[in-house]
Amino acid sequence: MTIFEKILHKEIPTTIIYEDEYALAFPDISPQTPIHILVIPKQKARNFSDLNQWSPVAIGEYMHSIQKVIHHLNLTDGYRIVFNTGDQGGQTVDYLHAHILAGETLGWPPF
Ligand code: D5M
Repeated sequence: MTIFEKILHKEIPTTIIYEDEYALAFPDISPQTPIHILVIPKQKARNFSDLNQWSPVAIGEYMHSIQKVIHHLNLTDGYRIVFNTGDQGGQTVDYLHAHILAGETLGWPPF
C-alpha cells in the first residue's frame, strides 16, 4: 500500500485541508512553494495515465474536487496544478495526486 492510501485510510495522520466523497486534500510534507497542497482521489489510480480506466464522470468528479480545493484556498493571485507522471515525470509516490502550488510567483519552464 502506498503512503497516500495509508493517509486516505487514516492510518497515517495528516492535516485535512478539504475532503468530500471523491477526494482528500492535505499539505505536502516537503513544500516547494508557500502553499503546496496534494489532492488525491478516493478511487484508486496509480497515476494520470491510469485515468483511461475511469469513466469520464469519475474523472470529472475528481477534477471538480480539485477545483473546490482551489476555491477553498482562495487562490485569487494564481496557482499551478501539476501531475508528475512516471519516472521521467518525477513521480515518486505511485498513487495519483495533484500538486497545487501557490503563494509566490512561479518560474517557467519548471525544470
Ligand atoms: O510527489 C510526491 C509528493 O508527496 C512529494 O512532494 C512529497 C510528498 N509526500 C510524501 N510523503 C508524504 C506524506 N506522508 N504526507 C504529505 N506529503 C507527502 P511526486 O509527484 O510523486 O514526486
